[in-house]
Amino acid sequence: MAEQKPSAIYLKDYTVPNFLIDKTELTFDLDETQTIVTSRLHLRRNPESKVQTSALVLDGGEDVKLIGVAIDEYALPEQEYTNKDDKLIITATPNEFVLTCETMIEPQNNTKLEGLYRSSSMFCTQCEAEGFRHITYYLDRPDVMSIFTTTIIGDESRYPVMLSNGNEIERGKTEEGKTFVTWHDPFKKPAYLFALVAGDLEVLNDNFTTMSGRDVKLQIFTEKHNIDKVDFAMDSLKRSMKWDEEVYGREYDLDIFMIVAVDDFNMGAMENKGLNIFNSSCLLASPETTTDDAYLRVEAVVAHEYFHNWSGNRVTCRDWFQLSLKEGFTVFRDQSFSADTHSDVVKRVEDVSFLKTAQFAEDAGPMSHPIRPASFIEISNFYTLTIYEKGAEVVRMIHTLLGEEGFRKGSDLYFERHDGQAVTCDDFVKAMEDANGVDLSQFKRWYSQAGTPRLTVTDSYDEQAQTYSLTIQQMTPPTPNQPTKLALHIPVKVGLVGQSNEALSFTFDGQTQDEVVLHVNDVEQTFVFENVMSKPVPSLLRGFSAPVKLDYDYSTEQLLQLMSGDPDGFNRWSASQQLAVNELNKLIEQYQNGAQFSEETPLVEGFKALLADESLDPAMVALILGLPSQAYMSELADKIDPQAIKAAREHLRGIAAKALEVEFKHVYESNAVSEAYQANAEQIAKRSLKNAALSYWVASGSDEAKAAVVRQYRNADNMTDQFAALSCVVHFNLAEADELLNAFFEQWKHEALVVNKWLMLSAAREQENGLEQVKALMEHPSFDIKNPNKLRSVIGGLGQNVDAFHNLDGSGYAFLADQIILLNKRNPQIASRLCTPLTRWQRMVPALAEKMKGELERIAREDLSKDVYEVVSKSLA
Ligand code: 7MK
Ligand code: ZN
Repeated sequence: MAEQKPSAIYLKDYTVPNFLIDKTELTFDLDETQTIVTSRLHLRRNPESKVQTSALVLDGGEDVKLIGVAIDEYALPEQEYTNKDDKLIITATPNEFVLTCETMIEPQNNTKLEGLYRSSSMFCTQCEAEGFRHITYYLDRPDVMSIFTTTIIGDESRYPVMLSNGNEIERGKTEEGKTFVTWHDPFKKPAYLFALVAGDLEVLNDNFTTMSGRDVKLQIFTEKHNIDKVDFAMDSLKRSMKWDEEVYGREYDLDIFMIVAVDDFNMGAMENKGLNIFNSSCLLASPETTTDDAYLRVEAVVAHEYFHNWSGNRVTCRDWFQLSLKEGFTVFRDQSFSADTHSDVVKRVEDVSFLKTAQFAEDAGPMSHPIRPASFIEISNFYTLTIYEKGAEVVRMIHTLLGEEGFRKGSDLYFERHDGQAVTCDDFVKAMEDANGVDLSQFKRWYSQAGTPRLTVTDSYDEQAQTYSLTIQQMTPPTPNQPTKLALHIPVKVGLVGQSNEALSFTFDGQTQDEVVLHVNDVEQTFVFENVMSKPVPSLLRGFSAPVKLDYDYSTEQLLQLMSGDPDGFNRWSASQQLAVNELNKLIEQYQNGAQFSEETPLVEGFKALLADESLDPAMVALILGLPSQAYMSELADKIDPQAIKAAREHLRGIAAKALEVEFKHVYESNAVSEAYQANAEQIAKRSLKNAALSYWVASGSDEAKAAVVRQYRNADNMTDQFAALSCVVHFNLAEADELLNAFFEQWKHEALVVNKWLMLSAAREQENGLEQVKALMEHPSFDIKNPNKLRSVIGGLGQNVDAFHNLDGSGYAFLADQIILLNKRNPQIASRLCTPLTRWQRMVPALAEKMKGELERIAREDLSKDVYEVVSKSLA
């Protein structure tokens, strides 16, 4: 480890800032080698601060070179300030003053992609969470909100487009003949929402009239060759703006809204005020180059970033411990938008299966933390599935508890009460409570307790009395620093299904109903349903009403019944997953005991009924056909045995494929889309079912299927069908695999985002020499380690490649560790994220656990960035 171990900061230590910055005036003199940043900060003592000091401590970074600093135009001599350990300390200051600071940075050498950096030929920024301090010295914390005016000076021929937040207020020429543009943002904001972009960009213009009749100019900027791929993003933006007006009463507030696509970006996108910056993978879309999944992602990310304008920008976070205040709420909002736009059940299934796979795994590992963490070493490590996805589930539970209208009353009060403020999760819950006259104090434990609660459910039916009782116990397992847990308030939505698939009504709380939300708030409770006419099958946790693990000992017959007959579409999927999990677990055990695999499964009967029912939404059928993933089975396992899981999944798919070959062929053929490509719910649904059926059909070994998949590859007029076919050919290692992979690369080598898909599929390809093939990809001319998307493609592909990554000799883990060490200093955020698979070492079967742990220990001997240090040290603790 590094000599000086990085230390943690704590929520309990929060104090208000000693100074406020009313106005921030910035000038950027952009240049190929050095960029000069001049800031004029209008500072004053914070009347609310209890600390009586005239010393001003500003945040900076080792990459910021100080040229000079002045107070009210008086240039400070060196003895009046200190500049070390990333802080600029001005020893004595007046009560109110203007601090002028001149600094130099080198964006072209910024490999961390935080602050101001170069991506292809453009300048761009990423300031959340603490990137602004790499641009200039500042009070870089979200509770310091300021009015920004930004002047950008640059060579017009290289940077005809120069953008920042707010409105353009002035433009002209400097004495040296450069161009300057001045932007002014009338809304005060924290520095993490600052943005600057400069480059030779093309633009798509559009406009939107808000609900009060104001006209807003909409602009999307990309490099020239990509401008033909932003129509869908623009359409998504306009639909998001409309939706936020209709569902939340939120109107856009500036006269202009801009989005810029950049190729090198650590995350998905960023909600900078009036100037969103996107990873091009989350913005660009065209039928020929973009799959349906990626279209949906573009739509969701455009909505997410737009929604932040209220949930994040107008009302922001007091400190980074409150990150879920804006992220959990905004994810809930974008999920609701997508659900309203397409199918709500399909969207819910996708979100829940992601949560149960990835967030549950995080919550069961060494990085487990509550949605409001009590401490962190590096905030960048806390842009997690827990903060985002579990955070959204917590907001969703509030929605379930208050109902649609009550929730809207609460959000209205929250936005009105806190507009222009930096607030906490407590403020959010308080607004919900005050608007509805409810007490959510027990519910608030969800904000401070980590780990996934487990509900154990037992039942009994009294035929004589016609009563049915459910006994529910709750238990949240220990997590780091939280050995014991208190009982949570958990909304459990329940319905009862009768013997012939009818919804059974019941009396509960004196009312006759057929669905109820039970308030589980104690370690053990019994709920009695009256007037239940026959012995029911319980349909529990409908719509996944709480982020918990649920144990109820369903029989196979009951699962088959719910799978075909539950009125709750979500629980039909849930039952199918449970059935498949049970089947896979039997096979995993057989594999591990060296026994023969069973050749029969009740899943066939379930699938057969499903495939025959043409009244169902094809997208739902496709989801139900999808076997529990390798990752989900790993999350459920006691000790993860990747080879056993893989073998079990392949075998189960093979049984179903052979038994239902005719049905899969028929479903494949009858779900072809004949109209021109559109990314709408109906077409996406058909393609997803068609391609799911195709992969089963090919798995049956049929020669006709093999011919069909190659034909689909060659004839496809859209990336969804082309890539589905290619994946199938590669996965089943058909004779054409090499030829088609090469052809695919040749066809698309000029489309960076398609090349990324090729890199991922090639890295995931299971072959004798899997790891060698991954190493070769990293030497391939199309690969670039500086580009996070490419790195994620190759390393992500390797992660799916069970044989190569989980090789018993540990070579896959060693290779990953090599990449982490390589990137540790170059791009700490990406390096830290690459550590995730290794953090699971204690969950692996012993032989693999040892190898993973060894690699973590090897990484730990390096001089580590804070980011990697935190993850590695917590994993080894
Ligand atoms: C999503 C922060 C940004 C991880 C997932 C996003 C980030 C990291 C997009 C960057 C976001 N505020 O809007 O949440
Ligand atoms: Zn966000």
